[in-house]
Amino acid sequence: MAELINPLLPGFYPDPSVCEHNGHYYMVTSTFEYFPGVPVFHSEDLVHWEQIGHCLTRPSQLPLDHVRASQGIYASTIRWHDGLFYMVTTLVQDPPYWGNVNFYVTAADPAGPWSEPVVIEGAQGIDPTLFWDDDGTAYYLGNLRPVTDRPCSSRHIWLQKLDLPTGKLLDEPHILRTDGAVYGAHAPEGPHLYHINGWYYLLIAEGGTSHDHAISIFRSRELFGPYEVNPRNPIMTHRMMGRDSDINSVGHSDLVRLANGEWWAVMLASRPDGGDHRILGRETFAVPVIWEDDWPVYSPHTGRVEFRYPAPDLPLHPYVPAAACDHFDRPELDMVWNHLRTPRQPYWSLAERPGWLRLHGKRETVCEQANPAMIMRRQQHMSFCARTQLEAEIAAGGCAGITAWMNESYHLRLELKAKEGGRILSVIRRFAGTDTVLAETKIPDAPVGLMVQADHTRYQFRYALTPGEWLDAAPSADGSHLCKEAAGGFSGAYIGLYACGEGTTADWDYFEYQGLGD
Ligand code: 6LW
Repeated sequence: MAELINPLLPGFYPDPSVCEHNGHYYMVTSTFEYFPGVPVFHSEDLVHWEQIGHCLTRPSQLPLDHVRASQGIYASTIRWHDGLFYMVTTLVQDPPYWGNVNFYVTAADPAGPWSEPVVIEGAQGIDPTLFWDDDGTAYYLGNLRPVTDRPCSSRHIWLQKLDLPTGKLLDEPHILRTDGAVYGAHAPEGPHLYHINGWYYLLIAEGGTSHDHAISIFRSRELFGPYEVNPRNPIMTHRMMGRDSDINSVGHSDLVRLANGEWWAVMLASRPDGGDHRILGRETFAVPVIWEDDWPVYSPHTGRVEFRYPAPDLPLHPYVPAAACDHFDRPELDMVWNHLRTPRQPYWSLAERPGWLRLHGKRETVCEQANPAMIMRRQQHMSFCARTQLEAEIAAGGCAGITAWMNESYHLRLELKAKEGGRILSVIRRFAGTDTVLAETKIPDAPVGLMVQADHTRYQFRYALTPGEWLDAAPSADGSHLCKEAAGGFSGAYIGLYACGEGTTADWDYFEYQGLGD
């Protein structure tokens, strides 16, 4: 029997939002300081998901230049209405730049291109959703923190009429909830609104996006409420299962009705990795939903998020999985690759040396809040092996390497520098902004293979001067800091290839990533 396997999207894919259109399903997730922003996934069976693009692909849509780690693009919502897909989200940033900006983009084809942002002036807070009432009136729904001395509780979930073409909020804001299921709930947020069988349902997350995370629901016959509390709230949480529960931090959900009438919900959750480390970040999971007494029941019978469910009763539509090895022989970077913040000038080329990725080093390094010359892909397995082949011209003071990455202050690097006509290969652990060199090896100025192999929190870096003859560059390094528990924030681990220093040229022949188990 076909199964749906969780996580649906392994690795750093938090805050999922899903919509159905003509028997096709589209899903988006948050991307914070990474560019392009907001990946769009497509499925016809809810089991197999393929990335078809990103919503925010142009610097004009996504100015991440000044964002700190884990600022940038927060939770998004995707909806289809009247011939267009809408993706609404928040750019979070310190003043004096933009501060929080809520905006939406539209596309006739969810693969893109998506429009320039329509900014919703005056919409404070985060976690926006769009909702259309039966008469076609559009509403904006978000959450807002009105009480500054209680940083995360008493958030308002608010609703306001929206003039879609201009992004102007009309009439008055209506506060739908200031609490979650519990009185004084921590961080009621991530709202979504649905009109189903004569009820307006307000679905929210509460408890904060960590171990106390939960999903609650409220309903009303009237759009503006009052919203009655589901006596079974929270309808999903793993908060009572302990920190080392195999799936934890379950929250931030969106509901979808399938073409066959089944209901499912997507949500974020994490898998602990070698203790209280969620190195893969917040991932996307799905559970079946039934309705009892006009309330949704998530994952009936067990009441918890399971790793496997019988698949929805839809024809299966698998797609060809992405190749493990990128030979850099296509004209554009594959969708799997991200940049750190907005790349204003191309520092990468797939044309200058055909079949290779060339990175031109910049002044900016990977240790500062900047846009260095680095391309990165998500770590999607607790154990994996990534390898590549590097040929580099390294300028004085420059370097090139591979990193296992959480952010500019927390990562591991296998880094090549020039020294006295030869090369030094270093393994460096960066914790709280301070580098510790774990090992240094003198090697000749020659092409070198670089490898990182992770076994949960242990990261083994290797190099090869003769193809296939891999040597340890250091004893395995502690990667337990590549997670929000150590580094804070909301993101998950990446693997990056980088070059630093003007005049440095790093040519990469291929990059292979293989999951080894979970
Ligand atoms: C997001 C909020 C949340 O905007 O975390 O888990 C925030 N939920 O709803 C960042 O992802």
